[in-house]
This record gives sequence, structure tokens and C-alpha cells, in this order.
Amino acid sequence: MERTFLAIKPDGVQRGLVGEIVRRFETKGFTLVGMKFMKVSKELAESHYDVHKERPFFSSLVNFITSGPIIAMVWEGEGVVAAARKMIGATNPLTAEPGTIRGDFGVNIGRNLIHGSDAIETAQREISLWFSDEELVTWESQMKPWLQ
Ligand code: 3AN
Repeated sequence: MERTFLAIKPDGVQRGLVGEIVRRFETKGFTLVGMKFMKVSKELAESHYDVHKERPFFSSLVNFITSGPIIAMVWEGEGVVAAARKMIGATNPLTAEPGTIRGDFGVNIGRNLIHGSDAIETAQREISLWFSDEELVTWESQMKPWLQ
């Protein structure tokens, strides 16, 4: 089953949007398989954002994601990688569609509330970077029969 990595960034936590954001994925019908509240080390942040290391905003990305606690999550479901990206909205919250997380709650491109893996292969890389196998929970959601 397809899985994606999502992280509520420090601004989402500080603004009290954890419940709202988690609720959207839960009520959509995706299954939570991993979740932790944590502070991110510089080393983890740099490896997570490795693809952006040549970009001018790389150090501000790393500084921001390490500035306060975040919620790291793994969600499962058919087509979850692309669907979560749609629910998150465009990178710039000012142009993100209303109804998306960034469109509804964000205004600043550097503070766009949540990260979501951009492809299935990226999701696999990010899940193994952020979670150990023991931290991922295999369970049968009672919702499943109603979603198929
Ligand atoms: P997304 O998170 O929508 O996949 P990416 O992967 O292009 O966006 O960029 C990674 C992160 O880098 C974004 N979440 C955003 O916080 C930050 N970022 C992207 N573009 C800019 C920019 N022009 N200025 C500042 N930060 C940016």
C-alpha cells in the first residue's frame, strides 16, 4: 500500500494547527501509520533538504525546520502521495487554492505549514530517513470497508 511522509512544520505547531491538519487526512480516509512530536537536528534537516542544498534559501530552510518542534507523520492509502500534495496546496501559500492547507492558513512561502513528499520514491526515502521500522504501526482501520 502506498505511503507518504508528511511533517507539520514549526509554524503549524506554534499556530495550534496540528489538530486541524491531522483531521483533514483522517477524515479524507487515509490511515495513520506513524507519528512523532520532535525537535529536528541540523543533521536530519540537512539530509531531508539535500535536494535543495544549492538553492539560496537552503540555510533558511534548515534554520526554520530546526527552530521548534514539528510533527512527523506517515500516512497510507491508495494514491496518498499525490492526494496529500493536492490537499497541502501550492508551495506559495498566497497562490495556493482555498480549500488546501496552505491556501486556507498560510501567507508566507518560507512558512508554509506542512511538508509532503512529492513522489512515491521521495516518500520511500523520506520515510526511512525519519522513521525506523519499529515506529511504523501496521493495523486494520475499521474505516477501510467503507472506503473501498
Ligand atoms: P514543496 O514543499 O511545495 O514541495 P519545494 O520542495 O519546492 O516545495 O521547496 C521546499 C521548501 O522550500 C518549501 N516547503 C518552502 O518552505 C521552501 N521554499 C521553496 N521555494 C522557496 C523560496 N523561493 N523562498 C523561500 N523558501 C522556499
